[in-house]
Amino acid sequence: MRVENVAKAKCPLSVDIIQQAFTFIYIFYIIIQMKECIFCGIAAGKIQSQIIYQDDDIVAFKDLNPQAPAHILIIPIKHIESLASSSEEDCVLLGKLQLAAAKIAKELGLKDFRLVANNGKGAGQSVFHLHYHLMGGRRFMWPAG
Ligand code: DGP
Repeated sequence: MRVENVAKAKCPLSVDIIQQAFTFIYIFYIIIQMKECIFCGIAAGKIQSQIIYQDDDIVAFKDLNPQAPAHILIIPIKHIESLASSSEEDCVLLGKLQLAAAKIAKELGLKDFRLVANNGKGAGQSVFHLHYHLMGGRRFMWPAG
C-alpha cells in the first residue's frame, strides 16, 4: 500500500475534510479580495500609503508606480467607480477634487502639471474607484499616449 493511501486508510474522512476546508477558505479569500476596493482600503487607513493630503471628503497619496517625479492620486472617500458613473449629486465633490489637485500642486511647487482621470479599461483604468492622477516634475507630450 502506498504511503498516502495508508494515511487515507487510517483517517479517510479528516484528510478530505481538511482539503475541502482549505479550498473553501481559499475561494472565500479570493472573493473577499475581489470585492475589497484598494482605494477604499487606503481611504479607511486599512492599506498603507503615503498620504499627502486628507480632508472630510478627499484623500491624496503617492502613486505606487510613479510615472513622473511627482505622481499623486487624488480620490474621493466615497466609492465611485469612475468619472462616468458619477452623478449630479457628486457635483460638489468633483469640484473639490479638482480644487484639491490645484492646492496640492501648489504645495508641491508644481507650476506646470497634468491632471488625468482614466475612465474605463480601454483608457487605462485599472483601479475602479474614481481617481485623478496629478503628475508633474517633467515635460509632458501631447497628445497623451
Ligand atoms: P489607473 O490605471 O488610472 O486605474 O491608476 C491606478 C493607479 O493606482 C496606478 O498608477 C497604480 C496605483 N496603485 C494601484 N494600487 C495601489 C496601491 O495599493 N497603493 C498606491 N499608492 N497606488 C496604487
